[in-house]
Amino acid sequence: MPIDAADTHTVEVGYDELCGALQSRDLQALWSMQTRLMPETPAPATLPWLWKWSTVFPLAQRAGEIVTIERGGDRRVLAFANPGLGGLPYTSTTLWGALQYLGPGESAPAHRHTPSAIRFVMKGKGVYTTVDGDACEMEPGDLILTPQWTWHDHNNYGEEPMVWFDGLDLPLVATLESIFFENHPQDNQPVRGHNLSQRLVTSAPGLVEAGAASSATYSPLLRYPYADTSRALERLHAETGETLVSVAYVNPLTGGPAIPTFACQMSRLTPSERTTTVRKTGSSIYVVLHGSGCSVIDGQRFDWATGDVFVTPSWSSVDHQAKEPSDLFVISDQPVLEALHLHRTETLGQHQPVTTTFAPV
Ligand code: 1HN
Repeated sequence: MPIDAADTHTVEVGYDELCGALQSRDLQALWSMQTRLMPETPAPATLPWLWKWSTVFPLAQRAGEIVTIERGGDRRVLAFANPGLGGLPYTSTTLWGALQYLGPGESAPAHRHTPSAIRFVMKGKGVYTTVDGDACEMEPGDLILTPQWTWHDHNNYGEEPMVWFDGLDLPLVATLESIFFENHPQDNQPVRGHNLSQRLVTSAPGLVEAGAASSATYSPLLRYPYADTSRALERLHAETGETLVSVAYVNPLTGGPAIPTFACQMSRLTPSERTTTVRKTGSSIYVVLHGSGCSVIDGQRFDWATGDVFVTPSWSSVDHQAKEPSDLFVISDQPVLEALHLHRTETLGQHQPVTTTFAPV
């Protein structure tokens, strides 16, 4: 029904009263807004930041001694909380990054949720993550997927603690107000077998079990062993001779990203000059599997070594330089930006001069 004259009445107030009237009626005038809604280029709240392994790991170890994991707490996780985000436990506005610590004999109980997660193993052995009945063994450098709404629990049957990086699209799914969560009726879900998903792709390239392609709503491959990743990087480096070579973890049935809402990649840096400076929309979290070097982010130098984690905000200019051969695991929100036609990159003709060096806490 159209609005007719009877529904409206004239308000005759001065400017100050008008402003007061707007505020008390939950209205905001665009002309008086303090925040810049449309900056000419992205103005992220996410700060470039770095967490040192030498700081984080001892704290995780101590948590392992004094904090138990039972129903309720569920996981011993230290979130990399970006100080630009006003106390939120997020690494960037779209990505969750954290360190998870699981001691020998411990088990993190089974549950599922709509945010998708990846586990990237940093240290330890003798752990498997069961994903919908498939017990995925975990070794350093391996990537394990726990796609949205899959049941997952983590079990350490070994004699040493394990530490891995948790990456989730949690901040994005929270923004979309679409989080659902459910506990499994059992602490540990029944196991159908070990590393089952790898049978799909390792038996014969280009051949999958008939019907597998149509039934999958997420990547049917759940475990990406480091040995394969390393071999692929080795070959790429040998073929191209490039300082920086990268592989993307994909869903083998579609060629799309292994997790639809964030990209997973591994980059290998060879000691040489600084790489070309690039900026792109969207944020990335880097996990240094091994090696050392530095990255310059918007003119600030970040020195990194094995086990460190750092984040690059949207549209920041980034280049890298390795001191020794280095493997960096990276997650980014790029698939979301691509899907929304918001993905932009720019290659800068020269390196940003280094104006400051980041002093880690
Ligand atoms: C979660 O389920 C795990 O399953 C880790 O290991 C980190 C952070 C927020 C919400 C759920 C896990 C998480 C999480």
